[in-house]
Amino acid sequence: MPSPLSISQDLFETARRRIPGGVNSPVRAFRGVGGDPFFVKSANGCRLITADNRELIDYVGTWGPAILGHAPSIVTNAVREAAQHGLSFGTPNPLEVEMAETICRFVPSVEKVRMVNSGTEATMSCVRLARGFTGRDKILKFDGCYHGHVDSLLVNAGSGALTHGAPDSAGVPKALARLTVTIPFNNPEAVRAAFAANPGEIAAVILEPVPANAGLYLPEPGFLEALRALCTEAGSLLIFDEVMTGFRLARGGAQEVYGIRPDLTAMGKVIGGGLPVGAFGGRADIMDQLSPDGPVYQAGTLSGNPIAMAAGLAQLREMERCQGWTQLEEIGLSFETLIRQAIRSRPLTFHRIGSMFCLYFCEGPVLRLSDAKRSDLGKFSKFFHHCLDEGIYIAPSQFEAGFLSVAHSSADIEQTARIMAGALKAVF
Ligand code: KE4
Repeated sequence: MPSPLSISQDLFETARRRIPGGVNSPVRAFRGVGGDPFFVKSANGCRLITADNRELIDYVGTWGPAILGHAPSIVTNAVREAAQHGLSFGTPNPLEVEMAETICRFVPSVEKVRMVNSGTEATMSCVRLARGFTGRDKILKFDGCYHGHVDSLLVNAGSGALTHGAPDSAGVPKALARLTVTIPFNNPEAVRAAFAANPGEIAAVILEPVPANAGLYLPEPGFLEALRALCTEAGSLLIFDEVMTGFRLARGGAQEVYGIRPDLTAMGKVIGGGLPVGAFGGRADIMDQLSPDGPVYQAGTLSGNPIAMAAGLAQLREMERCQGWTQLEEIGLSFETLIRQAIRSRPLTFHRIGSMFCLYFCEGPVLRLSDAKRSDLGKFSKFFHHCLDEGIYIAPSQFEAGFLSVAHSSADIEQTARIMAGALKAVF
């Protein structure tokens, strides 16, 4: 008798018949590590409960939103309360005003902000707005940075595009892709050369200030400052894609950590509290170019949805109340200390900033995509599955980041470090 399919395997078999690849987002398909994905039926704190009742300590955190851990009662209660008054109005509602004021208070470079429903919408809108404001067509981005599945930005992209070997997606017109210039990260000379080669043509430079879609690497000292100066000099806009880093690395995101004032910022994940939310904002003179005041069109049926606003506001308020960013730095430091003990003397590179981390299976330094691609993906896959078998879920790709939450206890990270140390012994 064949062993009964696990519930996840059964679900995945059905899913594959009705959903491309069996998943609603490619990186969930485990193609970067082999095997089939598990299905989750519930989540709480730092733990996932799979469809087969396995409990996993979660370091993906639904790719960033679960900064307080999963289903924090402060957020679920806010959703429950808001839902009693309706689900969507299609008119302005008070919560979107409070969200706008909160974002502008947390992120001083954001003088005006518009809500959307995903990080992709946020970056897509920033690109269109930058082109409309400057009257220029070209966009400069960095190899390995991922900004959602925007046609103009699916060029040398990271995250799932990189994991699945399609950094340049099919379906993006060559004529459009030619308007996107890509260069290596942490290379000010390459930036200068790109501006010199495209004089007066670059509408904006867009980047993840801390790239976390090719693993996680950090801007070298002076790099972000050079970018800021070069954009100002060229009359191009500096766009920080803080969909991942925003409201996580600090209350004001990476731009607060590094003291850089971008012209526009794309946001998402944490500000939705787990519900579909994105946002983009920045200088008022630029944002005022948006319809209905200006000529740049942008819209969304569910933008500013009251339930999503209630969830996001509850999460942001709680992070402020519990000094969540201080807690995350303490948890992150403890985690880093334990992991560095576990990996010592092995050919590995561990990066951490705040509650975001990555373990590269290669020697350092890892400063940009070409370095990250030196990782031994076979060893990473073995490490991933050993950890998963022992109850630890990390991102199913070397080209993703890990996330800690306020809900990860000392006992959780000590158990994790022990399991990771065992996994490394099995791999090396
Ligand atoms: P969404 O459209 O997926 O909400 O956001 C796109 C996006 C934009 N900018 C940055 C810096 C991002 O990291 C993302 C999305 N992050 C991935 C994880 N690397 C989402 C996971 C997935 O694609 O399923």
